[in-house]
Amino acid sequence: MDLFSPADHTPVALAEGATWLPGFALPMMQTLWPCVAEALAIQPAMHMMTPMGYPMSVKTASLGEWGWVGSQAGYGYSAQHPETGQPWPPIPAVIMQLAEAAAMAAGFANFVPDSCLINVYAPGSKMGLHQDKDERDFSQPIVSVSLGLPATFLWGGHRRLDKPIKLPLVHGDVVVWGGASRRVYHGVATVKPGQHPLTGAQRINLTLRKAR
Ligand SMILES: O=C(O)CCC(=O)C(=O)O
Ligand SMILES: [Mn+2]
Repeated sequence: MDLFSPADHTPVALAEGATWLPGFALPMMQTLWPCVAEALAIQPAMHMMTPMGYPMSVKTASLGEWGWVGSQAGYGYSAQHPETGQPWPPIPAVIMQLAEAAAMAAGFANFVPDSCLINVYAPGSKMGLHQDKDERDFSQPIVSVSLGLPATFLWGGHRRLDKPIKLPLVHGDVVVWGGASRRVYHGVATVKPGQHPLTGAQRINLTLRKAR
């Protein structure tokens, strides 16, 4: 099934505990985008490795107490950047506020993430269907912010083979999933070539989680 983005930014319920909030991040974009751009200037995104030893198609950077890392040892969270050994920069206030407000709009009060993964998709990059399951506390939701080039988000089910719904995410959209949907399979189809006035030829995703 393909969903269409509602022109009036009405929230769309995807499943129990899962809500698409079209345009939710747009009102704070003037503050949000410079923070993301600066974070990526200070900490260039890098290709983490899959456990099979291949570089991931997306590049990633992290902010917050815990950064998401991938290596041949597996996926998980680390308090330090794997190459520099430095702690990750703090999550800027505007991103914390956006995460809390989006979670609240989707029915999850008091969300305080300790990890902000920045996924950088060049055209041709994608993310296969997966569950977010490296966190300790599955009572906390995921807040996922889309910036720049559009992308088709794949919203699956509780089994990897469940046929996903396709969501046409655009700049400023937020998707929140938690509760009964916390471990739903999801992914991103191959990003198509294009140019965006803020991000250039990139889609950038912020994934906010409570890791520990
Ligand atoms: O880029 C996206 O929209 C999703 C990213 C994601 O699922 C992840 O980083 O775990
Ligand atoms: Mn994910």
